[in-house]
Amino acid sequence: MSHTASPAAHGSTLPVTTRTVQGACNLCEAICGLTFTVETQGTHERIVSIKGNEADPLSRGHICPKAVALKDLHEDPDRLRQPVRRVVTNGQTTWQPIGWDQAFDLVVEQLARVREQHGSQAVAVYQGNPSVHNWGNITHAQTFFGQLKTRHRYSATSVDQLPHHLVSHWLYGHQMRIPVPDIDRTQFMLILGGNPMASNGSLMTVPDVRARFKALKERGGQLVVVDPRRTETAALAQEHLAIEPGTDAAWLLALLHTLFDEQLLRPRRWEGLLQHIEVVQQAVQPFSPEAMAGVTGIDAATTRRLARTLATSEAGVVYGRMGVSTQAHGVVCQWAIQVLNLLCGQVDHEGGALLTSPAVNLIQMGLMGKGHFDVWRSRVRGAPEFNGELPVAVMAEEMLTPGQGQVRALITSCGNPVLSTPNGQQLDRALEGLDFMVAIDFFINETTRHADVILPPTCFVEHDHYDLVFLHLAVRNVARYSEPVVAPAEGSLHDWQIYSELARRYARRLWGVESKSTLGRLKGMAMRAALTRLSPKRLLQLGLGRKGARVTWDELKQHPEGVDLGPLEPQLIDALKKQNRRVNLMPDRIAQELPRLVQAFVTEVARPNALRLIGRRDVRSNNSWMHNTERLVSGKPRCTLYMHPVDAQARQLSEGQVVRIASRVGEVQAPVHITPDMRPGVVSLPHGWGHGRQGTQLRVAQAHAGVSINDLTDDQLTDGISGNAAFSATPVEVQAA
Ligand SMILES: Nc1nc2c(c(=O)[nH]1)N[C@H]1C(S)=C(S)[C@@H](COP(=O)(O)OP(=O)(O)OC[C@H]3O[C@@H](n4cnc5c(=O)[nH]c(N)nc54)[C@H](O)[C@@H]3O)O[C@H]1N2
Ligand SMILES: Nc1nc2c(c(=O)[nH]1)N[C@H]1C(S)=C(S)[C@@H](COP(=O)(O)OP(=O)(O)OC[C@H]3O[C@@H](n4cnc5c(=O)[nH]c(N)nc54)[C@H](O)[C@@H]3O)O[C@H]1N2
Ligand code: SF4
Ligand SMILES: [Mo]
Repeated sequence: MSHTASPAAHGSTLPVTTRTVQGACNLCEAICGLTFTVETQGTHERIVSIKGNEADPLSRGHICPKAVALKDLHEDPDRLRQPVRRVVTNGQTTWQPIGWDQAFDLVVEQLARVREQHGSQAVAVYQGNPSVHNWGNITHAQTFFGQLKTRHRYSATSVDQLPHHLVSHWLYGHQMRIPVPDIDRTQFMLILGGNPMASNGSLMTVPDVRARFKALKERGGQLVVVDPRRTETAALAQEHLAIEPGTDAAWLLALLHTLFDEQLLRPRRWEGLLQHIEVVQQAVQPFSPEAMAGVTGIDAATTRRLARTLATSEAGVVYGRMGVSTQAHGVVCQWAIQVLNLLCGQVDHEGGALLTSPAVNLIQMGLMGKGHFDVWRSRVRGAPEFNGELPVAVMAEEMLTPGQGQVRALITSCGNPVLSTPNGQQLDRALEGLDFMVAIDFFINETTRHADVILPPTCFVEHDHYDLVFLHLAVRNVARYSEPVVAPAEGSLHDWQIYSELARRYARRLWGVESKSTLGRLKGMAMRAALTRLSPKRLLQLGLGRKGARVTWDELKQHPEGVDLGPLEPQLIDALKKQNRRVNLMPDRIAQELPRLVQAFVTEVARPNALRLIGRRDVRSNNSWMHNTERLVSGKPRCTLYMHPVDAQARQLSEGQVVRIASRVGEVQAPVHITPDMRPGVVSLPHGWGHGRQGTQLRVAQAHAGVSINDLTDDQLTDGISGNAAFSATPVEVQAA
């Protein structure tokens, strides 16, 4: 931090001081380092500039347009700074500001009442994406949510990366052992269903990905992108394969087939550690590149050539993200990707895919369990839990279907499932029928407008941060602690303080205990409640005090730009050996599922008649919630339907014309953008829009409403194993509006 003083600037006679603060952006997984300039006059603080921090060892000065919007978020007049309660008089809804004390009492009383009347299964929890971007949620939310004793736990995981966790849990024994592409040293990178040029990387924290791709090219490496759209990333690649959406599993199995067929296996250090190789060989037999070419649209010669490249590359890696996780065979896709990398010796290998060595290890600290699967199932559809969570695609039906265990109350935190989960309109209706809903969020959005009470936490620049999750997934080992940039507004609470208080008051209301209780079965609970009284920072200090910690608290404090801990290193094989564990390449559920893929892709191939809808992101978006800032929504409307010229011509559509898009569950209207970048037969709409619903308090977003893709996606289309949403390849009809 540095300080300078200058004369008064705001009409006040108090002197203005200017200081710089090194912080970070928590909006997306790239977690870029930032330098903030803050002006202070009296007690008034104002962020005057936000720049990339050149000294940051990971992001090296990179930022995107969203970083500057952190200032807008801080200053947004629509952002709640005090709890509010929904009051309906004569059919008119108003939001009444209330004090924290009253708000907590109200929430705890209503949640306890629902539980007493209908049982603990009547209360559901949904945690959205920023709960992994704001560390107070990771350290503090679980105690309160655990006290609820409900199986109705939902999160954005099941519209996202659930298949990755499940596969890591099966193959490597822990859901967070997710190998990260070693992008800075690889020579061959095959990307399926990811567009890091827009998303800035996912399950691969990779700020400044453009420079890293450029470096790959300069050292003679090769980038290949498999995506139904010629994306910003595909445009940088040496090769783009416009696959038929939803068929990646078939193509990945064809790559595996080729490894066996052409005897390309080269497990290197995995020799002797991989079980059931021959079972895999048998299972992939029907999926020859020749047989799959008509399914995937990728010719056999190309498939075979790329299998050879992966197998013979000294350092190569297959990486698959959203587009291949959120599809009908998402788990098979992520399983096949790991098996390909393993059989080619690219896992735990420099330039392949490696685990990180984070200074604060979520696994070692017990903040994330290793995972369990299908221990129970959802009431209505029988969808399996993973790690205590049910797939969110079933949440609405659990609210709408009467009977024992029906959901009657909901707690949302950091989320907007009305816009972000499949068949959002159905969920919208379901939320209307709840007995009680509380949201921990600072906006009245399409979801939280249904809440009875909203508890707004501080925003990013007002609290400190250590990235517990994304430093676990970064392409380089780095540790970084950021102080708050500005002081929190008076009387405000951080997320962790809200959880801590909810846990304390809920326990007292239900069991009449204070956190100090040491009574019998309440002991563990009381212990956890006591821990929730410690701040995340205090817990971090405790974590860093553990034996073998890679940085000290003092080092972190002295280096707000981040401490570089070096490139990723092999460690997974050693860890597995230590546990006496070999990798079972053919988990039971995969073995049971593969015959269904034979049916879908080999014996009864259905040629789709309808157009297939896929999603997209762009660099100025951030899921559903950064549309209330002018600088991110200005310019040409971005919520448009991309369509290939051939499909536009067949429907006599012209550029910019408004079209009606209809699926099994709903219909929306959007302008069409005709582009050869789309695969013929496939159309694309971005997610996170649809701000036209009544009753939100997002004035800028409402003026740039767009429509929600999730009013078209189908809650009944899910991954066959995990229940993860299958967004990709939703059948739609498109015609002039
Ligand atoms: N700017 C911006 N950045 C973000 C976000 C954001 O909203 N905006 N969100 C953040 C979050 S929460 C996440 S999870 C990450 C996601 O990060 P990415 O996975 O990189 O995200 P997308 O840009 O959605 O890329 C998915 C790609 O899959 C393609 N695709 C769709 N269906 C299929 C298919 O069937 N097969 C194949 N092979 N490809 C398919 C799409 O065309 C798209 O290009 O991004 C994060 N970063
Ligand atoms: N069709 C389709 N649907 C998708 C996707 C897709 O690609 N296609 N992507 C999916 C993916 S990958 C994801 S991750 C989900 C995201 O979906 P969600 O997680 O449900 O929603 P977000 O849009 O991230 O909403 C974030 C909310 O958190 C609030 N918030 C922000 N910061 C904080 C904080 O620090 N504390 C609290 N308490 N609240 C905060 C914001 O105000 C906002 O209301 O969407 C999914 N939905
Ligand atoms: S890429 Fe943009 S949104 Fe993501 S962390 Fe960096 S500055 Fe923030
Ligand atoms: Mo996500």
